Amino acid sequence: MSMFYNKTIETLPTAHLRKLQNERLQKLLRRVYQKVPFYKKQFDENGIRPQDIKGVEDLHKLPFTKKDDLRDNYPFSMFAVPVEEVVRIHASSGTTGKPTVVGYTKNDLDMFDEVVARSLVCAGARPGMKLHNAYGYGLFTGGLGMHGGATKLGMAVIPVSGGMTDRQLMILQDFAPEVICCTPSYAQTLAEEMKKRGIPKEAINLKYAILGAEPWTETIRQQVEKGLDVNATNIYGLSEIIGPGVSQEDFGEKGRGSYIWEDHFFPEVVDRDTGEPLPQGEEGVLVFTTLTKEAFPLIRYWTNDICSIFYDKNAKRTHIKMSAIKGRADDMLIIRGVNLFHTQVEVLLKDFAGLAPNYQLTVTREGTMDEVKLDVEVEKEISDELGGGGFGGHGTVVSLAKRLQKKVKDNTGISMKVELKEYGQIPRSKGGKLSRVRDLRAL
Ligand code: DLL
Repeated sequence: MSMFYNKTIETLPTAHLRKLQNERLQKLLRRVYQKVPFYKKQFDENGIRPQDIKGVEDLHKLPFTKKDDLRDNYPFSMFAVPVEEVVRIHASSGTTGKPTVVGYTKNDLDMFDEVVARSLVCAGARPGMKLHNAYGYGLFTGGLGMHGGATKLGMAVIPVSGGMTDRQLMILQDFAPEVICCTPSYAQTLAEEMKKRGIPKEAINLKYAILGAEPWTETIRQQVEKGLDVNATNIYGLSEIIGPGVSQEDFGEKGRGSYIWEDHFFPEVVDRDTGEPLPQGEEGVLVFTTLTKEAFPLIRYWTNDICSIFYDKNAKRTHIKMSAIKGRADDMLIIRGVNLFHTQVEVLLKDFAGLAPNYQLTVTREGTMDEVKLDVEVEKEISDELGGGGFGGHGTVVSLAKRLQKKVKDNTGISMKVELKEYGQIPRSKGGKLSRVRDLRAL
């Protein structure tokens, strides 16, 4: 197997890709107008007929679809096929109220498998390798989504799911999988627990890690690559659009963005306040139109994720790329008028020898003033050496904290209290997504 899963599509010249997208879009718009009352109403209210949209360049004339629209149509009213034709249902647990429900036809699942198979190859996986799948199985799309694509590719899937770290470590040693997929925070946990138990890197056979479902930066990539002795790449996706496999970073093009499989998912980046489309390379809200989905097509879905999109002329594939997600627009902290994503702090940690990339931001309000506190752990060796009483007052710790505080202030514009903690004091991922921010202002 070459370095592509589907070379024809993955290297299709942009003009051909555009033609394919335009044909698919026109078909899609006619279909949702007929089948989904929500879209018929939306088009009618805006005085738009499906045939008015000739191609992707006209998409901006259509309104966005937002999460609230999905909630208002809970559970199945946005489906474009009779429920009898749906063969799988997933749901993403919202923080409040009802989850977002998504449905798949047989063809939708085939497409899901295809984009995940492409993503796996892009990450370094090959047929015949074993995949340790530590994404959660269940209503979450991570577990079953990766499972289907890996099966299609011809890998042996080990459906471990999340949690039970002891058992995961046993399987990693005994079954010797070459590839692992899980959240970046859980990869940190696995690397750390191996070290704690004295399991050497040579005792496992991992070569590639496919990490996603939450924002992460180079800081964590370095820790995971070192700790598990792997090539770690980013996989992005969301249940509404399909699940994992909307985009994937190539293991030979690390740090240069992730390919969006744009023959199926047409991306736009728009201004978060005005909704106006932004030029390539500019940061804004990522918006997707699903070009081929049958059961649950979405037009201009507002993901709330912040990134930029751009073509990489020196890349193996022709598809557009997206930068790593900075965070979700609704998770952006506004501190004394300055915007802050936790990833902006995380990425700075890699420049400090002695710090472990385990951190947490806590936001409080003192009167009318927002205060942020950054807690970061020091590495185990330093913690062991300096640990116990008086840790925080130790010269090494004090000067490290001071330097970090200055670096954060210089880079984010925000003065925050920095506290270095002994190793092991900050919450870890137990298998799933990890929240690195505590916002206590609303309480
Ligand atoms: O997290 C699907 C997935 C599973 C992706 C496994 C990758 C791997 P949801 O639970 O619906 O679906 O959450 C989607 O998670 O809108 C982003 O905010 C965030 N997210 C997903 N992947 C990444 C990533 C899955 N690579 C939401 N980087 C999305 C940053 C990510 N954020």
